Order: sequence, then C-alpha cells, then structure tokens
Amino acid sequence: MRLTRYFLPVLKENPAEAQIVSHRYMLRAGMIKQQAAGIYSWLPLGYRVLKRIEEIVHQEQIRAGHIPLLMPTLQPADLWRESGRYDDYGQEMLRITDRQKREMLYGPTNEEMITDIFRSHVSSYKDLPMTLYHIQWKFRDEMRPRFGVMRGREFLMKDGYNFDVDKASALHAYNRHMVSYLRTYERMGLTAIPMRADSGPIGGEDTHEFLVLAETGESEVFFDSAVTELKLGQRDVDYDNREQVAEVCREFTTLYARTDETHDAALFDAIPAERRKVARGIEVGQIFYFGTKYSASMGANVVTADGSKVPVEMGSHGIGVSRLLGAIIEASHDDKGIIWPEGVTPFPVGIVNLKQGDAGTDAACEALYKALAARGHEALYDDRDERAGAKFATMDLIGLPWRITVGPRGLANGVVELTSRRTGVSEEMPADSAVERIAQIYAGV
Ligand code: 5CA
Repeated sequence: MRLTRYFLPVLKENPAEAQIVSHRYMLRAGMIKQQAAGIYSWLPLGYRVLKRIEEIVHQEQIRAGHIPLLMPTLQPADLWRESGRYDDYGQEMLRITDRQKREMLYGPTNEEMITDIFRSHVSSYKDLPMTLYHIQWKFRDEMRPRFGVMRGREFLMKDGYNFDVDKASALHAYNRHMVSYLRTYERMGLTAIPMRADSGPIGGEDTHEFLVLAETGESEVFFDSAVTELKLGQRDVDYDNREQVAEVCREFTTLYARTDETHDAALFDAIPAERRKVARGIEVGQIFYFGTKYSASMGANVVTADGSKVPVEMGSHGIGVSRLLGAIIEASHDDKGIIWPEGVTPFPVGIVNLKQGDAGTDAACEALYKALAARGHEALYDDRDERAGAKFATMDLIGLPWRITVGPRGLANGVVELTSRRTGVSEEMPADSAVERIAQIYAGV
C-alpha cells in the first residue's frame, strides 16, 4: 500500500476524551472513529488489525476442531423468554420493536439461538461431540462505555458453544477451549492468564477468565507470579487426547490466579510472600461450563447410546476480539506510539523514502516494495513528499514492527537500513538481504 493512496487520518494532538494509552493511540493512528458512545467505525488501519485478529482466532478454533457458522445480530425476544433471560438481562439488553410490533433484541450473546439451531437439527449422541462458533458483533448497553474499544457497547466477539453427551465430554470441550485460547493469545504476543472467575449472567459451575496484566485493566487480580512464566509455545497438543489436554490445563490452572470475585485470602496467603501479586488485568476472554442450563429449559435433548433421552451438556466460550486491539496496545507501546507484535501487525513492514522525487531513491523504493510483495508481504510505503522526521513519527505512531529506510547516501553504498520498532536497533544491508530478513521473520508467524 502506498501511503499517498491510503486513508490514514493520523492526529497530531492527543484527543482529550481518551483516558488510556490504547484509546489515545487508536484515535491518533487513525484506526477508529467514535460514532456514538461505545460505538466505533473501524478505519482502514484498525480494520486491518481487527481482520488479522479474527484470522488468528479462526485458525486456532479450526485447529481445535470447532466449526464456524454465522448467526444474526438481531434475535427474536421469544427465544430469550424460553430460557428466562429476557427479563433477567435487564437494561444492558437493547430491545427493538419491528414494524409488525414483534419484539426483537440486538444480541448480547447467543446461547439461546445456538441451542435453538441445535434442537432443530440434532437429536442423537452419534452427532456429538460438536462445537459451533461464530465471530459476530454484539451489543450490550453498558452503563459506562469507556476506554475506546475496551468497553464498547457494540463490540466484536468470538463466541463458541459446545454440545456433548455427558459431563466428562463437556469438560473436555472446556479444556480444549482453554488450550486453544492460550495458543490464540500467544500468537498475538500476549500473556493471558486463565483465572478462576465468577459466571455472572451466563451462569454455570465452572468458569475461567483470561487476563492480560495492565495497570489500566478494569479487573483486580490476585496471583502467584510464577504463573506469568508459563508458556504454551510450539508444543504439539492433540485436541482429541483428553488426558493430554487436561494435563496442559492443570499446568496453567494449578498455581493461584483469581479475580476479585473468587479471591480466597487464606489460599493467597499460603503463597511465598515474594511471589504474591495483586495487580490489574484486562479480561480478553472467558470460558464457561454450564451443563444443561439452556438445553433443559429449551428442550434440546439427545438420545444416548442406551436409548435414554437427556438434555445435551453445554458450555460457552468467548473471546473479546475488538477488545484485544486495546489489550495488545496496552501491553505493547512506548511514548512514540504502538509496537505491534508481528502476529497482528496491520502491515509487516514500512518503507520510508528519505528523498521522494529523487529518481534513484524512488526506483529503489519501488523495487523493494515489489520484491516484498513478490514474497507475499505487503509493505506500507511512505511515498509522501514529507520530511524524514515526519515520516519516522508516523511509522513510530502506527507501530509497524519493522521499517526499511531508503536514502541516497545509503544507496550510494549499496545499502538500506532495517530498523526494529521494538528495540530501535538499525542495521545496514543490501535491499535483497532486507527482503530476505523480513521473509525469515514472518515465516514463523
Ligand atoms: N456467551 C459468553 C461466552 S461465549 C459470553 O458472552 N462471555 S462474556 O460475557 O465473558 O464475553 C466474552 C468476552 O467479550 C469477554 O471476555 C470480553 O473480552 C469481551 N467483552 C465483553 N463485554 C465487552 C464490551 N462491553 N466491550 C468489549 N468487549 C467486551
């Protein structure tokens, strides 16, 4: 993408309404525009990151054997009357009446609708286990929408629902989600710690929230610092192997880590003092096992191997897709701007032309741009007629992890400069080698 042909409305001033760094940088980098309290347009740069995050979520769900579909944002109120949640949900639910005076709502979550789909088509244990998920916009009329996409009213969520014949199988689905979430967050450059939590309006017996530590987080969390050292890494987990998946979950949930709702002071005090941590965190996901809460009230039954008819065992599992942009920025920035991890960056690399209009420099930038594209890497090429300082400031603000700087002096020596946004370290090398390095860096992402 050539910057002169792109739409990147960066702001020079800090927007007064933004209280936290991620909100400030998302506005300044021209990623989002607020349309109403807690409702945003996704401008091209923000949209690219959102799509990238969605893609990682899809890949990891499919790897875990889960099936994508798409349910609508608007739902009939009657479905929610069946589960009893139409009245329980209260003012957070946006209620709408259509021209036929039918009561509708903008979905805050989809337990009822997915249960309805299931009961319409599945009646035998032979079709189980099954996990269906979608990535769709939700609406919750939050009392205090704030911090940009972090607590929006309209927000993008991945929500998945497992259907199993018995509790053991449903708990395996819960564990499978935990492992797939750990892998998802790690690919985004995040450490998200599963913490025992409270189930709130979704209900159920077992639930974990995934928290990214950040001073601006809305949740207070208590944990053993050793939990922050755990990494899933590249290990090969067989999602069908119950014991192996359960073992990974044990590894990540044995050390003390809880939100304030489930905090137990006695257990916490048993941790060696130097490892006892109280901090704040951003909730980027939550998984729930709730058994037959929805299937029993909505008549979603399956016939088991011995011929009896039982309500199907379920759980639901959510990732805050749009919130993740805020969480990643909170975890990865400096005073010049965002520092995107390679896994989610809107462009893999930026090209800065230090002397736009100079025939040699322009040609070298064009050649570099095309060579990167030929390797599958779309660079953001700053081809504006601007001072070098302004170009660097824009690149630093929007946070591309790598920058290639091309100027007449370097070209005279046959080199360009490759700079890491994270470390600030620059290296001179021939343009071909810079392309090779970028290809190597992204090969493992
Ligand atoms: N049905 C279940 C799981 S599928 C559910 O709705 N879970 S949830 O309420 O925990 O939401 C899932 C995730 O969505 C949360 O962990 C959080 O990351 C994100 N989320 C929730 N509310 C908001 C909001 N107002 N703005 C942005 N993200 C939100």
